[in-house]
Amino acid sequence: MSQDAFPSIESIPFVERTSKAALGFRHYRPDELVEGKPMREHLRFAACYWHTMRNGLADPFGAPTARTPWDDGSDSIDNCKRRAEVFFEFLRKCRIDFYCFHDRDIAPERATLAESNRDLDVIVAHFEALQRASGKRLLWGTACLFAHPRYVSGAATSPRIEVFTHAAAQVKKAIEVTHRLGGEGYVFWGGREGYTTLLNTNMKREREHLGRFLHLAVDFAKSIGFKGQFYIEPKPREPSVHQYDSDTAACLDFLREFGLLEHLKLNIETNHATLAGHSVEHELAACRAAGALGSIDANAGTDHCGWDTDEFPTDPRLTTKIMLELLAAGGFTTGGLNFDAKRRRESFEPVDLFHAHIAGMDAFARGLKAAAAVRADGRIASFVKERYASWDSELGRSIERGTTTMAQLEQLALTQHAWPVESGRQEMLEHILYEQI
Ligand code: XLS
Ligand code: NI
Ligand code: NI
Repeated sequence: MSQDAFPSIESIPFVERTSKAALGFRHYRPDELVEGKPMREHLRFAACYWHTMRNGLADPFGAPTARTPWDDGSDSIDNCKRRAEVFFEFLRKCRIDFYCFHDRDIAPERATLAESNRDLDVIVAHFEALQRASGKRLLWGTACLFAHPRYVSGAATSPRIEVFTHAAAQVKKAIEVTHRLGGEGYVFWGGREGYTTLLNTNMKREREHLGRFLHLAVDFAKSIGFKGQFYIEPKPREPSVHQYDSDTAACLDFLREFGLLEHLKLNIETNHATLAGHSVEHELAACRAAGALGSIDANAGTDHCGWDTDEFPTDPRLTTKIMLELLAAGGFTTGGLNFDAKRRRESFEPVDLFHAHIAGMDAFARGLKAAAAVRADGRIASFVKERYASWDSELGRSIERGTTTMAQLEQLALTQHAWPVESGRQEMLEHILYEQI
């Protein structure tokens, strides 16, 4: 197996915060305890195969720029194996414990489904060996149901039954290989499960088909004993004009409507939240309230640019807000922080893969420490508790339990002549928060 895709880079060292070393973790210490748990267990970092190994950094106006001397650009089995080896070298040197992939990232689509499945099995056997040799683990697997032209009008929501059938077969196989690799989860991201114009779309039928499709997957997983967690990943658009899984609220509503809430949690991606007009902490809080926070696709967008730019999350203010929500939810069980992020087109050297992931990992380690400090400080939490204290009264509990009528409230209101509303103190709270980062 090749060991030398990054010959000048050793395992990334842990350096002092003040160190000027180009490559080094200034904050991430896998074994350091935060709130009694090692950082590596809080953060559960994953690298994604599609951006790390398969994204040439092309944009709509220009050719790929990424330098990948280990990759001959072919679809040969040898090339697929070599890429996988380079990826595991990267995971080891960058101290990343988990990874994620789409079926078609790791093995090519051939002329027939049977041939594609056959080659996928060959590559998966190679991944199995690489996992065994390295101790790296699969956070989640997924199927690419958006790149091939057959999926032009959707996969599970295609108007053509033949396309739905093919998508079902592809997902069956992807769940099987995820199971074989010990994957802890499986993601559904509905890239083309939506529409470009309502003029040609039967929305009711398409949503019902998507619900049915997810049930088929849940039933199949049960039949083969796959115990991993299913996730749905909200995104409002790109590549479609509207996706049915547009944001957390839409996903929760969809899962409830089709009786899927007990089977799927959510995989929240920062840049998808902002595309939907929300902050990522809003999406995480909405998941937490529903007990559906599963995993996180860690990236960032550019605030003033309405695209899914999938940048690396290097800003500790962003990561602190994410970690505050995650800690409040009790942390990950099967989920993790998957860097669904790509380098900028200008960052085309192999070493930039390291810079990007190290920056993201350090930002999250710093965010974790800051979030724990905010919680230990306690001022923000006690402010919020105090703000709702009137609801801890006998009346409050009775309203919350549903044992008070509107007529009773009217009787009370008639004797009330003051409404002691208090300042929300937003600026004071922001000061407390940003002080800890
Ligand atoms: C695309 C999505 C995709 C999913 C996996 O925007 O983020 O990469 O995470 O299919
Ligand atoms: Ni994603
Ligand atoms: Ni994305």
